[in-house]
Amino acid sequence: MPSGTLEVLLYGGFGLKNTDFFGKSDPYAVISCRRQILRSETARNQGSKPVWNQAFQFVVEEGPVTELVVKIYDEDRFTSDDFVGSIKISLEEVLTRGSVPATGYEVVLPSGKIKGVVKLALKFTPKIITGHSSGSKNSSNVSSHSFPDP
Ligand SMILES: [Ca+2]
Ligand SMILES: [Ca+2]
Repeated sequence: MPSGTLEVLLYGGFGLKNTDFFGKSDPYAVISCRRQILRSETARNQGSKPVWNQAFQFVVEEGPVTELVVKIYDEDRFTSDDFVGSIKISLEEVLTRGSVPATGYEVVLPSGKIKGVVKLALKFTPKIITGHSSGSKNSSNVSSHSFPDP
């Protein structure tokens, strides 16, 4: 995997598990790429159809091709947050094509069952290497300015 910037556009989800007993759950996403972890806003009271519309940027260093892990939780005030499900996306496609359009990814519960879909798009921008090693002789055009002493 080359170094660069991976952009994740998180749109929203539908059909997600409602893990609140009263009313609707409050889903948020925790997106991780290698050791970088980013969290979305909480879609308060949006239950199984949260809308986030948020963009995230991961700085990726050179190394083996990895995957993007998206975990969905329900924010709870008095108890620990409930786990709503997770998604794993291989970054192979975005690396070869540069971008992957908005796609619905199936959300997997701990039991292995699929419950709902989360829509996101991916974009990868490789890092531009500013090489000093190429010995082009453009530096001769640089004009030198002389400033008078105060
Ligand atoms: Ca809950
Ligand atoms: Ca909740």
